[in-house]
Amino acid sequence: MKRALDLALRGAYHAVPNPSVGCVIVYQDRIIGEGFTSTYGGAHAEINALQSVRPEDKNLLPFSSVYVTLEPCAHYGKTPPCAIRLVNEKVKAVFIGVLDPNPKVSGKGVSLLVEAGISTHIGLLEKECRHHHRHFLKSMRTKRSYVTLKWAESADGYVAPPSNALEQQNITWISTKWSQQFAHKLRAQHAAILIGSHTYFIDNPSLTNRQWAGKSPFRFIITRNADKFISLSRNDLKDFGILEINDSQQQHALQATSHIATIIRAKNLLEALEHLYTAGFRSLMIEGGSNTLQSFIACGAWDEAYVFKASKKLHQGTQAPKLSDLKPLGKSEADVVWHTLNTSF
Ligand code: AOF
Ligand code: ZN
Repeated sequence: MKRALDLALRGAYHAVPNPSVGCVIVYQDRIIGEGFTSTYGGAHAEINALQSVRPEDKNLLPFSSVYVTLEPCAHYGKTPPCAIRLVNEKVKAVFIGVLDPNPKVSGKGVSLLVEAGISTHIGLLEKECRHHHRHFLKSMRTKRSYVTLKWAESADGYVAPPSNALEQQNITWISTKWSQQFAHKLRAQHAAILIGSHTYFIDNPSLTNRQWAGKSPFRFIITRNADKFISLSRNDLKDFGILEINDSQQQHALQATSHIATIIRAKNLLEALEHLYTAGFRSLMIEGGSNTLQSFIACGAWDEAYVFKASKKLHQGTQAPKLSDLKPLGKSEADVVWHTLNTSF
C-alpha cells in the first residue's frame, strides 16, 4: 500500500478534481502491475494497473492481490466501474485504504467485490490514505471547497516591506527558490487559487504553476464589489473568476461576462466555499494578501495552512496573518515550512 500511495502522489497533479488513486497488483511478493489515476476524464488507477500487467503475467491475476488507496468505484461515470473490472479479472484479494464517500460508490464497490467471492480488506494504511485523499474526502463530506492557506513571512512576522520600499526597489526577498517551487507544487495540487483584489491590483501575480508537474489552478479574485471588475476592461481578467462576498447579497448568482470567466456571488465565505464546490472546485488555495488570509482565519474557514518562515527580518511592513498551532514541516537552507491541519472545520 505504501507503493500505491507513492504512485497516487504522481497522479495528484493532473487528476484534479478526481481523487488521485494509486494501485499495485502483487503476485507472491512480486509486483506484476501498478498504476495511478490518469488526467481528469481518463482511466482510473485500477484500470491502468491492470493495463500494465505483461501478457505473460495475465494468468497470475486469479492468484494476485490488489492494493488500492481508495475503494474501487461501482458506477458508470466517465469510465466503467473498476470493481466490476476487478471481478471480471477474478483477482484473489483486494486491500483498500479508505472507503469512497461518493454516494455513487460508497460501499457499493466493496459489495461487488465481496459478492463475487473476492477476499476484501478495508483500512490498510487508512490514516495515510485518508491524509493523501484529504481534499477529496473532506470536500465530499462538507460539500464545500477544501481551503489551503499559504503565505511567506519574515522572521519578525511581515509578509511584505512597506510600499515605499517597493517603489524604491529596496526589496528584501523573503521567499527562496526552494519555497517558490514548493508553492508551485501546492498550486498544482489545487483546483483553484484565490487572491484579494488589492493583491491583484498591486502585485498582479501570475498564479500559474511553472515550476512543478501538472496544471495551473483556476484563478479567483475575491472582492466586496464584482461590479468594479465588470466595468474594468482588462484583458487578463478573461481567465479569472470573481468571487463577490457581500452580506446584502440576496441570491447566489453564477454569471459570466464577455471579459470575466465566471462571477460567483455569496453572502459570506462559508457560502462562497459551498458555491465553489458546486461549481466543481474541490480545493482552493489562498495566496494572499494578508487581509484576505486573515478573513478566512477569522471565520475559521480553512482546512490546512502552510507558512514559509524566512530567516531574514524586514523590521517593518505588512503584518503577516496570525495563526496558532503551526508545526514545522520541512526545512531548507533559508526557510522552514510551518504546517497545520484544522481539525475543527
Ligand atoms: C476509482 N479509481 O482512480 C478514482 C476513483 O468521473 P469518473 O468516472 O472519473 O469518476 C470519478 C469518481 O470515481 C470520483 O468522484 C470518485 O468517487 C471515484 N474515483 N475511483 O475506482 C480511481 N479516481
Ligand atoms: Zn474506478
